[in-house]
Amino acid sequence: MTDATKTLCPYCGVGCGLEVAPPAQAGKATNRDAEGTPIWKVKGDRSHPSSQGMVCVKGATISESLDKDRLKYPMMRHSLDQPFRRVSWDEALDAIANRIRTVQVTQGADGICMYGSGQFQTEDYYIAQKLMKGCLGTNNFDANSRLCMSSAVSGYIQSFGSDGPPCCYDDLELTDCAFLIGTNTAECHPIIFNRLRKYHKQNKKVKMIVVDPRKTPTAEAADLHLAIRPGTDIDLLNGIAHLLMRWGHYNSVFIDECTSGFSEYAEVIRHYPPELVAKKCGIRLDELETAAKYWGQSERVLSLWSMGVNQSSEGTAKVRTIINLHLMTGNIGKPGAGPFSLTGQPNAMGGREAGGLCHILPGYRLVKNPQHRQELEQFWGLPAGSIAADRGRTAWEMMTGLETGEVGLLWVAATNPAVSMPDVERTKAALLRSPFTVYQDAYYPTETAAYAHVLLPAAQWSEKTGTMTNSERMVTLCPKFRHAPGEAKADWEIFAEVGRRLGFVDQFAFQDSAEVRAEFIQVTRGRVCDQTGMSYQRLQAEGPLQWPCPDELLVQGLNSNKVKIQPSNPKRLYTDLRFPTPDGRARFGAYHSRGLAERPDPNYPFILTTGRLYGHWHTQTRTGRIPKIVQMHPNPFIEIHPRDAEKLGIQDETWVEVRSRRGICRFQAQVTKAIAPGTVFVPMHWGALWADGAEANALTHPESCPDSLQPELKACAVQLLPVSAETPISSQSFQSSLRAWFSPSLSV
Ligand SMILES: Nc1nc2c(c(=O)[nH]1)N[C@H]1C(S)=C(S)[C@@H](COP(=O)(O)OP(=O)(O)OC[C@H]3O[C@@H](n4cnc5c(=O)[nH]c(N)nc54)[C@H](O)[C@@H]3O)O[C@H]1N2
Ligand SMILES: Nc1nc2c(c(=O)[nH]1)N[C@H]1C(S)=C(S)[C@@H](COP(=O)(O)OP(=O)(O)OC[C@H]3O[C@@H](n4cnc5c(=O)[nH]c(N)nc54)[C@H](O)[C@@H]3O)O[C@H]1N2
Ligand code: SF4
Ligand SMILES: [Mo]
Repeated sequence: MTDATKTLCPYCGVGCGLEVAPPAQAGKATNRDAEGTPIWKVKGDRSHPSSQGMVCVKGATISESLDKDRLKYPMMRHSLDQPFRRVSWDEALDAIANRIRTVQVTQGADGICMYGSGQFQTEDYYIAQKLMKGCLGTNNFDANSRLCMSSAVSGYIQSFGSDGPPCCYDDLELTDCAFLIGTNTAECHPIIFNRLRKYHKQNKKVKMIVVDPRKTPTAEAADLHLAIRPGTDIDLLNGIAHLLMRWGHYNSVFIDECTSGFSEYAEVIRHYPPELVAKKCGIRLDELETAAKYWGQSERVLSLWSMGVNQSSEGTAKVRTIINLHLMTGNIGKPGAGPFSLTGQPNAMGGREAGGLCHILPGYRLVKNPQHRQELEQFWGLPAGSIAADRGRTAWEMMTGLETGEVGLLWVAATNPAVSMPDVERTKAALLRSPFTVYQDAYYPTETAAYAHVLLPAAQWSEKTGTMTNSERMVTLCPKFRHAPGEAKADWEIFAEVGRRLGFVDQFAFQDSAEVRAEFIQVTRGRVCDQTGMSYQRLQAEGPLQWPCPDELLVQGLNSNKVKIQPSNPKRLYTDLRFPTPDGRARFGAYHSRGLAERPDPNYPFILTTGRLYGHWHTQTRTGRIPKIVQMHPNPFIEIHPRDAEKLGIQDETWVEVRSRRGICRFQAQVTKAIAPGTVFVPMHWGALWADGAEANALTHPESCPDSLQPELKACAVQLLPVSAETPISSQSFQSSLRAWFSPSLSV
């Protein structure tokens, strides 16, 4: 393509390279969207090392959503029952700066909260950390990654001493056994799955195991599908370890020389004999034995996981229990092997590097570590003690802080909590109590806009230049190639402007995002995620690069002796089998299974699990506006096993009312053996703007993992009731009023 820009797909954490070309091509009819706007042409970038030219339907159609229903101007109102009025940037930013000063005086820094997103670019994330954690002195910055990746982060930190997925995508084509647990990779990380499936098909000896209560398209491709009961992963993993011990399939040299904590672990797995485990997981004994056999007989095992593991009240324990199997069998630091957490969002990885959760700081540092705080205070030119010593509020604690009145300002950017938070009716009630909510998004309307006092128009991907890191630590430069609509600005520019208005002129004197990146990479120097060798110029000249990527020339000492250091091979971490713990050893974590936070009982006899569909992206702000995708997945639904359906008199397309202790929804049934009996599944994609009463999160609860504080969005107890389509449901009046509220304001 001529004039094409090389960039990254802004949807999932696979991070496929795209080439995007302008719509009008001489002599050819221009492709237009339904509103008549010319559409940019998208194709896969063959030179991108992660995706090698492949794209899925989401990447291929991304440009169709870019011009639809955009938020173009800042808007404000004093209270939520008033209409918005258009204001200047000055007025909006002054209002925010004034409110911050007021809350600092009346409630202290803890009253200020920002809730961001893995859809920020790294530059946006970094500036937000500098503003909140450095200048304002509150660690109340959390991201939607709390609902997504935080169990993987805490699992890696506890087992290895640092965050950071140690594997790379080439491992998909080098493994003897792929162990996919709690991940529907075929629908959610399609291009990773394409690479794995092709290799698996071509190599008959290579095994694929999928652990998921649902028979997903991922499970259909597996040699072995373990349809375990939700929440029994630790039983299964400890049961596999038990068999490996019994059969002598463990690597005692690796255990002795490279790990600690094995004896406590061995004591725990003793209690997981196969008969007990198979029964608890709801699988056959021979299935469990086959899984252990594949693990034991393979030279190289690669585990892949995502939300079926992380979104759990024992998420960290699940992650560590997966890592245990790798430590026990020495499956790490070599090609084709390792514990590989698949990142959800396009830049959740960059967020972790930039310190974008309430307990971490830029450069893979920890809030709790005094030296880490000091290093950043000095680097940012701030007085000692500026960074608070305790972690800030998590996303959910921001909501409870609104309930108690402790939060005086909530700033939400690039996430749609009025759909995606657990217990969303409680979330919405909390948002209604917020004295001052700033909502910074690219689209309008979204469900969360209904709860904002200030709306700030954000430039999105394609309209700003920045970097993103994918699941395999590959950093891609995403250049601006279109104009932002109206007055929309990049997120980092908005944060920097507020910082300057609050008096931090030197801290935010950036001319462009290249300067932001130049500063950010300095804070990664010498850290596991070292990116000092990844300037914009280099990313532009050489294309995507993987970290660790230290700059090759290190200035040492005062006389500027330039010493060339050997650039490390960034493909895999821990190839020397040394880990960033104080003793250099990886740690076993000994965990008993605790099961689900909310178990089914006679009143709420089913386990509801929630997740994703191939075409849609989260709360549909983009994909709901793309006709091809809407046709692919027109309506929400609930999957029910035929045995349960029969008992309840439910058939395909019967309307089913689903109740949990927190809310009520209604879906049409899809009766299918793809779901385990006793479990039902609904997709998470339909918020109040896209369907009536089909919000998965009206049902879910916020109970969280004690270590990662990640909520258990994957399981809650529900009851099912077949109803006629006409029967009104109690939450419907709220939905209708929300729709009515939005329609007139669409014209602003
Ligand atoms: N098409 C599409 N792709 C996406 C996204 C999207 O919105 N749409 N979002 C991206 C993001 S942010 C994320 S986080 C990822 C998520 O990617 P995935 O984690 O693959 O997706 P989910 O559908 O949320 O959940 C995965 C599976 O977990 C299973 N599961 C539920 N409970 C349990 C359990 O107790 N144990 C086990 N072993 N499995 C369980 C579910 O049945 C489900 O099939 O996808 C990314 N990619
Ligand atoms: N029940 C249930 N709930 C879940 C999950 C689940 O599996 N089940 N999964 C959880 C997970 S893993 C995730 S990641 C979350 C996702 O949940 P959300 O983060 O709420 O989902 P999105 O729809 O991706 O919202 C992103 C918003 O950012 C806007 N946006 C896009 N680009 C930009 C930008 O550059 N700047 C700004 N300011 N805005 C931008 C989009 O318009 C959109 O409104 O949902 C969580 N909730
Ligand atoms: S697999 Fe993910 S990154 Fe690749 S094109 Fe699809 S949505 Fe985009
Ligand atoms: Mo996610």
